[in-house]
Amino acid sequence: MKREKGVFFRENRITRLFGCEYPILQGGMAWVADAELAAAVSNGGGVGIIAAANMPPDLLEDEIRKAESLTDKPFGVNIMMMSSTVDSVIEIVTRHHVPIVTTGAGSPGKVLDALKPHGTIVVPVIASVAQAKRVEKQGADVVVAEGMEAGGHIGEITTMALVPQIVDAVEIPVIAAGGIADGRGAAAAFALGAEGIQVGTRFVCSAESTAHQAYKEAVIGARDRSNVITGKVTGHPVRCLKNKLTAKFEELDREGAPIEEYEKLGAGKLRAAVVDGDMEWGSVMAGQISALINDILPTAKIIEDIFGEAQKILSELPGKVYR
Ligand code: TUI
Repeated sequence: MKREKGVFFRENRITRLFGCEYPILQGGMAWVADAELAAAVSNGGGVGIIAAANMPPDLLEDEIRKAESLTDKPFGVNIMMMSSTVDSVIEIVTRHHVPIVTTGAGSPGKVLDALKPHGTIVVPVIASVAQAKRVEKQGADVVVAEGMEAGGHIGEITTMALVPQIVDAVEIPVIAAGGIADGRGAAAAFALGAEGIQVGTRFVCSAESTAHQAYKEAVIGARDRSNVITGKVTGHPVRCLKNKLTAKFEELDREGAPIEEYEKLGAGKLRAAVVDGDMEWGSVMAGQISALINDILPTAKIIEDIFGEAQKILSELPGKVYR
């Protein structure tokens, strides 16, 4: 079952439940997380995720079929709870027997009710202790505790503070997300009590990612303060790389503009960035860890490097810390 070469990761609740080699989940990034990326992550020993987001239903079915043709390993679908397509996504993942579903940007109650009877592993991505407790009660198998270092739609608590609080609050396994792109972040997540990691931005800059080259280069060029959070007043704060669009959103924030203004300005902007490579007026969602990402590597190499480095750090740490 384990590879002859490469790093060795001890089995845990996550690898056993997901049937994967390494406890790493790929983030459900709208427009970026397609069949190609998901299959590459699953083939690399993690769990790849197709982002259903606002995809038309027939396109989602095509992507699921494509992923099935590219890998015989388990993969999942992410359901964005704010989307108007949630019901049809639930129907499609049920019909295709997709084994793993992650949810984000809203309460997953509806997904849990619909999919638990079919035995689907449902993994809500949440950003607070109260949400974690609620989804555990509702039947979630695992939670992803996503800190505000993450890209896209975020909560208010950092990964460092959120993960141990959620580990203490629930019995189900916790996966850490937000600000993790290398072995140091993975080792830190395990130290905080997480049993797995979810990684987004690092996979944007993978060889198999179909994000526009300009998007990948923007992440690679990012520094520590290249990110900004806008839209706090709307109740849906979003972290992106700074550009003309975020400057405009900051103007709306200052003016206390109505939510319709945000919707008008934001419409189609994530697609513009990911597909068309519009780095000025597109929504370049990316995490605070962007500054640490300096190259485009094959997905499998990213995964092996993360777990190889984490293993080395954790094995050498006792000698560095204790006499
Ligand atoms: O969902 C994400 N990240 C996302 S979704 C997205 S698409 C979007 N674009 C523009 C505006 C808004 C969304 C881009 N990035 N991460 C997972 C996540 N989920 N973070 C926080 C939450 C969350 C928020 C509220 C989970 C549950 C929740 O429940 C609300 C409630 O009623 O308890």
